[in-house]
Amino acid sequence: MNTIYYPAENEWNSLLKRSALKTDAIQETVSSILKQIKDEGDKAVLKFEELFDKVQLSTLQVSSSEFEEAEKEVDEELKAAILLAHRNITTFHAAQKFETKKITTQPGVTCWQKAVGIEKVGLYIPGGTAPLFSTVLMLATPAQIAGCKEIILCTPPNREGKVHPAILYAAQVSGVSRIYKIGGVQAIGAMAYGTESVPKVYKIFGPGNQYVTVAKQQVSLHDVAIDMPAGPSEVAVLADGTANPVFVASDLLSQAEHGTDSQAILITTSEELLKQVEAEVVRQLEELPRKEIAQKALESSKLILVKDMQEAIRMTNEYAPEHLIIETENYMEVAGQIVNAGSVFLGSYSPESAGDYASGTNHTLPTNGYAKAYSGVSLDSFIRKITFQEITREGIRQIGPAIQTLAANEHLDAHKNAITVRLL
Ligand code: HSO
Ligand code: ZN
Repeated sequence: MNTIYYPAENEWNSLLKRSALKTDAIQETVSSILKQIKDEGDKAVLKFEELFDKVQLSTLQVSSSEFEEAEKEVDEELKAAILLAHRNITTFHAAQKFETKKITTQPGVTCWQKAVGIEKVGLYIPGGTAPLFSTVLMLATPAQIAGCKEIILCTPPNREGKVHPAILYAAQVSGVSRIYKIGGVQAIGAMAYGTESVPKVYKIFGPGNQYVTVAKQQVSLHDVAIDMPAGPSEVAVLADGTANPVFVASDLLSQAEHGTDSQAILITTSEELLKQVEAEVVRQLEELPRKEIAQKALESSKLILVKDMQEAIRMTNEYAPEHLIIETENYMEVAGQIVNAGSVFLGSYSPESAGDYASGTNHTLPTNGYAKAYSGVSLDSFIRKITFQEITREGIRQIGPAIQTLAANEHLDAHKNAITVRLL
């Protein structure tokens, strides 16, 4: 890991920069695949499954017997853990339900909002080195609570044409309607345009590699909404001399093992802690099965020493991390000054892993500095709020003259007339 001592403020920008996503070269490949999916539907999906996932599929949809088989294959301990996580995610997200309030802005003029679930949503769960069944729970659970009628999920199959049983089990627990064995760009295309087997959805959620990210960006221009712009996962730990270096190192590594492009940074006021964490990371890294991935990620990760807590807080807000762990003596006070972060973990016993899996919060969060403007996935991501208004005859008499004046001054006479005819 790189250690940086007392960086000057004008160096922060380059210091905190994420490695740029090199997407230019892949834009064309992605748009060509998307076009074929749009034009040829299932035929093109099957072709790309053979090409990229090395599997010849006869049907794309996971069958009910495959679900039953998966249920038998997942061991009881994992099932219980999935159920515990699902319960907490449900509790936290159900509490986010929006309550309709009718507001009388003036006598006879009543306005309100009603939350309605997006009717059709598509979830993408990547393949790759880790079967992300936790992400199934994080996306499908709020979708179901929101009342989304159709929740479909695409995930690439393995070379035998099978989906990881824990993904199928988690999907069943959290109310996914249908699962398709489709990965990558072809999955995004299938959900955005619809094919003979895959219904077109209105919003697509979920992580993925650069190709998936670019595909989501491209389809979001015209065809479908997406959850948020995505980039590699990241964590910042903000710590003082009271932090436990073993815990801090474990948190940095839990992020680093996600992928070689993951970012983990420590911002601390204590030189002693920095040195201890540095040594501890090396020690813990040795034990990790995903050592090589984590090691590569650590090459671009940083341990930063700053002069005091105020500077640490300012730097953290500037970085706007996806995950922020605050391990300081007065973490509540520090937390009160955080304005840019996706999800914040307080004190020594709130590791990021808790939020990644089971405490109840969502782990689909804004990366790449987007935490300055975006929230993570929540119940809100799966609903729209429709506004309603009901105006009485007396109400329109009250506000009508003002509307006539406003309309006349915008030179929109038809607007004015719609009032005038009602005031006669
Ligand atoms: N830290 C990841 C989520 C995850 N971790 C899934 C483990 N499994 C992005 O927030
Ligand atoms: Zn994680």
